[in-house]
Amino acid sequence: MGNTTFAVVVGDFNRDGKADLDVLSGYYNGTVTIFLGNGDGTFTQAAGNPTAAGNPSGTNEAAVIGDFNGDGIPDLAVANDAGSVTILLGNGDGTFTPASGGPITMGETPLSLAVGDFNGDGILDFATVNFDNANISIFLGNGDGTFTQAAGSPIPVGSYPYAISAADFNKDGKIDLAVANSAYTSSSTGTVTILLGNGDGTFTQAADSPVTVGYGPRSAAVGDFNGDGIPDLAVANNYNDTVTILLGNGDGTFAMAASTMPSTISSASCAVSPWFGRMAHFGISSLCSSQKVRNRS
Ligand SMILES: [Ca+2]
Ligand SMILES: [Ca+2]
Ligand SMILES: [Ca+2]
Ligand SMILES: [Ca+2]
Repeated sequence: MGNTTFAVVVGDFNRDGKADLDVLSGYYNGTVTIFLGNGDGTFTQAAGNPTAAGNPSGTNEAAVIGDFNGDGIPDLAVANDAGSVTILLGNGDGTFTPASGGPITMGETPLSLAVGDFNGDGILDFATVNFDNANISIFLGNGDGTFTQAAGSPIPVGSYPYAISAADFNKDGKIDLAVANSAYTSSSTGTVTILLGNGDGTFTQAADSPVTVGYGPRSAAVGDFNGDGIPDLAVANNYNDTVTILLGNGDGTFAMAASTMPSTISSASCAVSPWFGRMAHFGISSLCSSQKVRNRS
């Protein structure tokens, strides 16, 4: 695989009970590559891969797994920074067929994806940040791998949104969104925009949103760090080398935890830091993997 890997997504694409990998690597090649797990920690590149996804002159920055057509086989949504999302429908053997109507046009520079059923119809939907447009796009699934943009989309957020996560922050049974706005400068603080789902694919900004965090936030990982049953957020601040922990109050507002992560967090330290071990326990090991190796310039 290329010398620059942006993200790795784990799934069981050929449904043999062994974890497989979807690897996004290399600048400007518009592909994803599936490696099928052999069950012993080794992987074999699946037939038919790499798979084209989006503009071949763009870079695929993020991918998420979901069963978008409801056939029980994992599919992929892949964000291409040339401005599209490609839905790849799994064939069940590690190969994929692009959904009809794709790639789906997004705003400028989609860097991150979140999936959830935003309108409660039982069909997965997705959201992207549009880094260069200061907004996010909401697309509602039609059940066959095609999507329709939601009313009110795109939704304005903060400056240079970099990451997005979905969770029910106010515990009303409707999926909400957290967007890390990087500000893209080391001289002004970043923020997190909290958008509460209305249950129909539209969203309303929470009270106290946007929440100020550190400089250059590039992730918004969800977990319940204090065990109160309310989703919290861990936000990695790229220019501070810190992580801000925002504890959910249960109404869509957050309180900053008393302590933030120690400084000089790096990818290398993710594997050994007890903090990250704890986060992995809460199911947000993606915090490390979501750190992009690329320095956008
Ligand atoms: Ca599927
Ligand atoms: Ca839906
Ligand atoms: Ca909610
Ligand atoms: Ca909590």
